[in-house]
Amino acid sequence: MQIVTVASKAYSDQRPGTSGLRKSVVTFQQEHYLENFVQSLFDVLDGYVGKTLILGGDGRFFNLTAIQVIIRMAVAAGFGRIVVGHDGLLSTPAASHLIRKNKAFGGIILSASHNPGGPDGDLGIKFNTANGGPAQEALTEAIFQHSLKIAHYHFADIPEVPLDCIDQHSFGHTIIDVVDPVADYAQLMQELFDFSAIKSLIDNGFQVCFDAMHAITGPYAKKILGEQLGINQENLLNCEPKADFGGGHPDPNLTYAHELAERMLSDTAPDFGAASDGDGDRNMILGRQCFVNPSDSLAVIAANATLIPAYKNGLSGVARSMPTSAAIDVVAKQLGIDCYETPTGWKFFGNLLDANKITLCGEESFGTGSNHVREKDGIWAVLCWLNIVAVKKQSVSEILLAHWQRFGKHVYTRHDYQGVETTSAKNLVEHLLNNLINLSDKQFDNYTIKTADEFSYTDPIDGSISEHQGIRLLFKNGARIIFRLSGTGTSGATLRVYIEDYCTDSNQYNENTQSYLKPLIHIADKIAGIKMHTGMKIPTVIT
Ligand code: VG1
Ligand code: CO
Repeated sequence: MQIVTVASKAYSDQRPGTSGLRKSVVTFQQEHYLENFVQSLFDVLDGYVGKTLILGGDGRFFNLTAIQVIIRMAVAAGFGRIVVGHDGLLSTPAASHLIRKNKAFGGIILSASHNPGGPDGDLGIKFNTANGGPAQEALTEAIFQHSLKIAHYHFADIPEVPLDCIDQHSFGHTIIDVVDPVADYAQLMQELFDFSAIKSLIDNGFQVCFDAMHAITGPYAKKILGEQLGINQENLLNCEPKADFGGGHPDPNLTYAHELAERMLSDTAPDFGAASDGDGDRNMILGRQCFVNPSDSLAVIAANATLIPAYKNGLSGVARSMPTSAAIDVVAKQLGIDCYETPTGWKFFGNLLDANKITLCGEESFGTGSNHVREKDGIWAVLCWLNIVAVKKQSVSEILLAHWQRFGKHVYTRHDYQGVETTSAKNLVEHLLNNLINLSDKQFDNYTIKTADEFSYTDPIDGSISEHQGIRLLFKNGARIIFRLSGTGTSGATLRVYIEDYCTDSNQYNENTQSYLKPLIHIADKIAGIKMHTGMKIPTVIT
């Protein structure tokens, strides 16, 4: 086996964002682009010779091409074993689990998550460390710095590895195992949840509908929800992974998962509906004619966690990303446990989970997870809800209402303005930052600002500091407006505005969210000049 060294030229745009390096497929198709990033990763890492690498992706266009490139480079780098998902498939949470289970050095996950796929879509590459979680900022920054000056990369001159059958191959000192992407993950789920309670719920006629959005959770849903829990095949929608996600946008929200949303909001709706995203780490939970806001979902799971076998002894603590609503904070307070507030992105939960400061965590962006892996986990969240419903014997809407009656309701929405011109978005942020100092104690309608600041996070475990993590307007009555720019987009800028108010008047729990939050939505525009800066009258997506 020959190791070939190729002279390359550096690119200047390989800085990973919220969740790995995410670019258009066309960008990745540039000469040496993928190779440069992978070599930068290997050059910066230390101590992997002879160790195991987990490798897989969400099945989108370019997934298989990229995997073959990475295999050749990982063999050249001297990894002892490469574990690849059958057909190159691995959901993000399953990859995290395989890293932990195999005591691997780390893993490479190919995905652009909820971004569209296909030749005109996006691709992403992410490195997860030995704990199973996304690499932290210090490492991703080191990779980026290295990528700016990289001059060559190495690959092993080996034939393409057949990934279409479960088998073992060997090249030089490296063994390559092509594995079932579902089996180990499915076993973990069985260990965490009461499958027999969920199965009897379903056997007794509880109707569940799941939409895999033509993305990675299809095979997982078929095995776990279909074969193991007995959900009818016809209620498992879009379960064949497709390279372009059937032309859709694999983002589980009411806008993009419209097939499921229409079913669930109709008069003949099933009892329970759920969807997951491109790489299987996000989830949307719906009851019959009832949408569960992701921030509420996290709070409900926390409040009922002891009904689930894995968490029967209680939670060590919980965490949420800063823009996620404070619904979980109220639950934590009643449970007498700590609640941490982290920047956006799952990588910030890793240290807290490793140190057992928290058991559960989540984000408003349809991401929920626990210490079972180091990624958010879509199928896991669905099983949490099914387990809770099975034990409580209540509908999703009854559980939600009871939750609000006990803890109050955090009325919450996120407005996304996509495709904003980059300079306009920067101007908006700069203008807001310059104005923060004038905002304290200012009153707008019935809302008075208590604090206006930019969120900065000091990791309680390793003391690392992450600055510029979003602009916060905190009001005296607990309402909040947050502004931040997306770190996962691949063209232009996306402005995210997160709006939240706390309501304890049960007569208003059923009011329409957008109408309830209208005064705050108006205040957000007044303070930030959203319409003026973006030139948009309404958000592109509302969740
Ligand atoms: C978005 C979400 C964030 C999530 C990230 C990755 O990031 O807001 O909460 O962690 O996507 O999710 P941003 O920077 O665009 O707001 V996924 O499902 O791409 O792995
Ligand atoms: Co995702």
